[in-house]
Amino acid sequence: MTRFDVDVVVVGAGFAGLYSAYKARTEGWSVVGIEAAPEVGGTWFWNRYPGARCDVESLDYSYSFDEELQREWRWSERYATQPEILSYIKHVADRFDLRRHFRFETRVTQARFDDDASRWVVRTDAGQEYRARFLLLATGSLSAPKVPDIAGFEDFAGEVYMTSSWPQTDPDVSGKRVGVIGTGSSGIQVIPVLAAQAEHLTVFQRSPNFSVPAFNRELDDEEWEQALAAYPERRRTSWAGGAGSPHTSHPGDPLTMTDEERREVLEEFWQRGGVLFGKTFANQTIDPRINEFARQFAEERIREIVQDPAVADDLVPTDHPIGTKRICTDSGYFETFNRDDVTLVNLRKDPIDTITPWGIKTDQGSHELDVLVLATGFDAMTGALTRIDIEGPRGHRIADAWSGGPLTYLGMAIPGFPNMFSLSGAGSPSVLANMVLTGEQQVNWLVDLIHHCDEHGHTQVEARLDAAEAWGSHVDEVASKTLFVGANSWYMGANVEGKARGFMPYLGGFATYGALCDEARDEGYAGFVLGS
Ligand code: NA7
Repeated sequence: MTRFDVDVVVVGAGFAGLYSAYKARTEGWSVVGIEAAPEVGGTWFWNRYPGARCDVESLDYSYSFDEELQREWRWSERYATQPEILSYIKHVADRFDLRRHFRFETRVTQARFDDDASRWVVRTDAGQEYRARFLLLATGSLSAPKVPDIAGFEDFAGEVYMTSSWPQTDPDVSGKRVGVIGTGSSGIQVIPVLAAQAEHLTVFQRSPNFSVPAFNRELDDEEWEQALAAYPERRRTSWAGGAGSPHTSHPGDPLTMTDEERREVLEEFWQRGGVLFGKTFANQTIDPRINEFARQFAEERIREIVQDPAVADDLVPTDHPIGTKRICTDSGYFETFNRDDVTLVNLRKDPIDTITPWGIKTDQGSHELDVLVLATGFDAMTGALTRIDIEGPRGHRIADAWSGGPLTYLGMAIPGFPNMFSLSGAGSPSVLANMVLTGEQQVNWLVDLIHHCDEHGHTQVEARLDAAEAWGSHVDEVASKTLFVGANSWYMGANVEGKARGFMPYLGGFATYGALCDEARDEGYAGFVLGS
């Protein structure tokens, strides 16, 4: 076993992990990153299925910490494709010489806290042991894929692909009968592309989702120049905003508008594209009456597009208020169901009985398949952490500590685990905000915390249980005032059998969260036990 002493171990080389390594090095700390993939990119390395795109605009979904980087990288489209985002992340890694800090194709097998030495002892499957003052888990919110537990799955004789770990060489599905299970954001993106390639596509839908066209477009030179000129203001607004992006809701009260006025506003926000429709009115995910205006509008769009009324019926979501599951952003999704070579199977009416060697048998039919694509989601927000063998000094393990639901202080620190912090995790706005800016904000805050410890001679910093409980109550309270808690979403842990139910992300807003973190710092980190 090769042993190394470092200041910081970072797990994960996605947006947050790379920034962690960059900041640690800038502060003069020794840092080692551990990454299971052979390359940087995190989510954007793995989710390389055809059609994969970010549903946040490229201008916002990029680092803000370096003005030159921001100006030199030229995004080609309003919503970047997965390959372009991955190229960007690789560019950042090269530009700041970050790859040398990372051990790729390496997994953390175990992390134990040595209380006497105040060090995390982190072991990897490459036979290394790192003793680190601080452990940063930049393991992602949507990185622990969920394989559905469907009888007969192992027997399927055809090709199986998961959107969350798509092969590096894109499989050729032309002339093949393809089945897709899952109609969340990933399914909705991959389905139109596979439909265009396959001989026949069968979509197995358990729950329909709301999806709004991206209205994607190339960013021409004129638009790019204008965007560059406006970038400082755009970033300022994003940092001060509720979701880390410059977009705000319509200022009017839809309850006092005429029908026509309301429709005009809804149409305007629809045309903005994708998840931005979810922001049309300020209280859209709080007041059911306002939600219903938006829901009705979205339903009409589905029925306008889909020619067969029975298929449209199956595609209209009825099980959740619009926006309480992430609104999907599509390019021709509903249009796909007008194709003769595409079949929709509504699993609510016709559930899967078993997967056989030749395809999928449902209660009412048999669907022969050469290729099966799983777009079945993730054990979101907690899965990446509970799957690592981490033990605190008093024998705490995350999987046990979180059996009743994740408990964090400010979404970053976990009682029982000193000197360890999770990025973009439960209790933080991450998945409801701009993940890139959330990563920057959290890492900057943690750098201040480490400096504070060093300046005051503290070798250990651990979240107080009462502070974490108070934060958890605040997270719950904010969520309970919204319609989000009424949806069986992955935000609620509802997509994983046996997982504790509770709203995991922080809904209080990105800027508010940042302000609360800063307040905790300015009050001398009273939510932590600082010791040696
Ligand atoms: P999602 O949004 O969790 O979608 C997963 C889909 O897979 C969803 O439609 C599920 O239906 C379906 N699913 C899961 N298990 C099964 C089984 N056993 N049978 C049938 N259907 C199943 O994951 P995505 O990857 O699309 O998106 C995740 C996030 O990434 C997204 O929100 C964006 O933020 C980016 P269900 O709804 O559970 O009935």
